Amino acid sequence: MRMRQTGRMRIVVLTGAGISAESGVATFRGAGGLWEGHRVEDVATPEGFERDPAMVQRFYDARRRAVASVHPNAAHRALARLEDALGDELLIVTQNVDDLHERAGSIRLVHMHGELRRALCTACDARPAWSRDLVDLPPCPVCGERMLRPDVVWFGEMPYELDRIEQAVVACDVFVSIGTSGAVYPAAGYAALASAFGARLVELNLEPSDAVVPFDDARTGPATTLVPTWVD
Ligand code: BV8
Repeated sequence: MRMRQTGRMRIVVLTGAGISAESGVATFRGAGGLWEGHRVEDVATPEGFERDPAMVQRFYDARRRAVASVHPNAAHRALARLEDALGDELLIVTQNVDDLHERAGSIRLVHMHGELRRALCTACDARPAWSRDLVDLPPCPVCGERMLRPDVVWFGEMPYELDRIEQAVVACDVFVSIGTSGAVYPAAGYAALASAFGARLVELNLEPSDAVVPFDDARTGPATTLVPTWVD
């Protein structure tokens, strides 16, 4: 592994649905393209929301309730320990919208695809913390308009904090991809970007993902086994 003069190592960890799978959170591409019984295009696109907002709100309300009933697993907790050791040399970039990383203790975390526990007001762009159901479209607590939707980045929408993520990816010494199929961009392009800037690539996944670049260290197995072993 390339170490900086100081001997400290900058690590970016990209997580996907696979890190939360053993907590009981469904992955996206496990069950033959259906996700909790829905086609992704019907529930994770602005067009799907436009077509049937109540169905999309119900879908995310159900996921919000489901996530509230599960707990972080050993993989989430191992990354929180890694942050205790590395501090600001570590950044976790998650595609997940659950709050299991936070509940395990991670702080240096970017939710590039948004968060189930926030709503987004399409009238004033406020992103209020939200734990209740949205299907009855309550008024925005900031502007009072009944224009709230889940604060989740849908296909065709701009992910959050791309500049911050790309700066960390090009500067890191080690890029670790955990539990992601590498199917969704721009997240799926980060391993190649890190490699182009000399980082060592590590993949921890139940099965090899269809990443476009070879990983220097690719380990297969459940995240709750692989991540603590790699961290500790
Ligand atoms: C954008 C909503 C413009 C949140 C999600 C053609 C080429 C390239 C790109 C595109 C293209 N056509 C369209 C695009 C862009 C598009 C895209 O990538 N489409 C794909 C399908 C081709 N991307 C976008 O639209 C993005 N926006 O591009 O904006 C832009 C951007 C940048 C600069 C300029 C312009 C927006 C993408 C966000 C979409 N929202 N979800 C929600 O409801 O949750 S995506 C959705 O997929 C989730 O966020 C999820 O995180 C993400 C990726 O899935 P994974 O997390 O990898 O989960 P998956 O089920 O696929 O895989 C699970 C993995 O875990 C597997 O590998 C499995 O082996 C592993 N696993 C399972 N169990 C375990 C395990 N591993 C370890 N242990 C276990 N126990």
